[in-house]
Amino acid sequence: MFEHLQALPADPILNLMVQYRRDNNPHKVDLGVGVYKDEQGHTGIMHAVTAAETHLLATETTKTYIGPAGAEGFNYHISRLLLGNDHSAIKDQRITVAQTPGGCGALRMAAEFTAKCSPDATVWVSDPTWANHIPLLKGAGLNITEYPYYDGETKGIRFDAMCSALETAKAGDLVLLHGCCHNPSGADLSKVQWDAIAELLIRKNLIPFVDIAYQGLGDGLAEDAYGVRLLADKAPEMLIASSCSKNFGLYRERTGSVMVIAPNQQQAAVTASNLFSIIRGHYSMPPAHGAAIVETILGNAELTKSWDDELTLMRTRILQLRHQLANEMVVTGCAQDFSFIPQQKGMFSFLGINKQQVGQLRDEYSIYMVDSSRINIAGLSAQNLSYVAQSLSSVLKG
Ligand code: PLP
Ligand code: TYF
Repeated sequence: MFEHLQALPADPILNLMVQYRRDNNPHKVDLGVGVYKDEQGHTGIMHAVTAAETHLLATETTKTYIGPAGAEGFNYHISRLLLGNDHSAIKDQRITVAQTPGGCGALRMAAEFTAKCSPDATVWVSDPTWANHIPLLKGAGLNITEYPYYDGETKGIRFDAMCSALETAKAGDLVLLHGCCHNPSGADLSKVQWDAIAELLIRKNLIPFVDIAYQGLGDGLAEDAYGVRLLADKAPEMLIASSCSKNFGLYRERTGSVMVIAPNQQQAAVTASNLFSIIRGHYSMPPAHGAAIVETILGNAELTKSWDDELTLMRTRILQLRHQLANEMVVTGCAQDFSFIPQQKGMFSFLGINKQQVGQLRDEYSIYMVDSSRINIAGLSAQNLSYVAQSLSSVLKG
């Protein structure tokens, strides 16, 4: 049966890691895949994570199965980290939480759950959105359509066009929103815009589906959760996919969670049984280790503080790099305006250059980024910043 298969292209983002590794230029710079890096370009393990792992190794007594929902303690803490301790959806027991293999696992389980409830629903995604959203949603058989989002001219959000498009959605459609730190654009909704979107979604009977993979890397843990908390309070039904890959640095441990909010406690019980049945049919139950680390950290005040402090340093470093890049571009005498970079949030921004210029930066300067000109800000450092700015400026001057 294999003879009918055709070779498929590799994931363009993950493939950049392979290309970068093969490059022998000592000045090479990796602004590709979205992983946090320190000043030395290293993606290290957070101190609280190492402490939690040490503790787990000393105290863990079993590796027995945990069940489709994963660890109860993790689910307890992660839902409160996201929604806050006193959120109405938690108090009213309207929420089902399941630990998943990363944010991708959460997105796929949310998509499979949607396909079971409402196979004809359309999921509206931002133009552009994270490339992986498409296969994760389509793989569950869902229809996808785009709403306008990023404006390459103003470097902001096409908010009026976004609202006009969503006004045409049919009742019961889902709207996928990035909770914070929009991937790939870094352009986030303001609080006023979240308020307006919440009003529109409720009025039109559209179901919010929030993907939040960067909580704490934009403005702060609570600030970044403004939209998701608002919607979870107002919407009768909602889906959330959250990831611990970036804010706990647990990438390969595959740690995330899917949350389903139902209109009332009775419906939540039915929802839970269906969600767990879908999970059983896919991977039976999630891997334990990453979630045990998060549970250990969030269940201990000292470790939580250490984690929060380190996350704050990461967020601050990213913001400083945003300012430094914009300033450095002025220093190079580049005519193009990069003052939008410090206005955007999280790990990504588009430089706004074309594919050929991206290719030139890669081939002539060994600076790697996604073809769309999305850069991972955390890949910049004091060592490479002026090299990147000078190279970009040269390419722009033609
Ligand atoms: N959603 C977005 C927007 C992302 O950028 C990512 C990737 O990092 C994820 C979800 C999920 O990532 P993971 O499956 O590694 O937790
Ligand atoms: O957008 C990024 O770079 C991150 C990492 O298949 C990522 O979200 C990229 C591709 C992928 C999984 C994770």
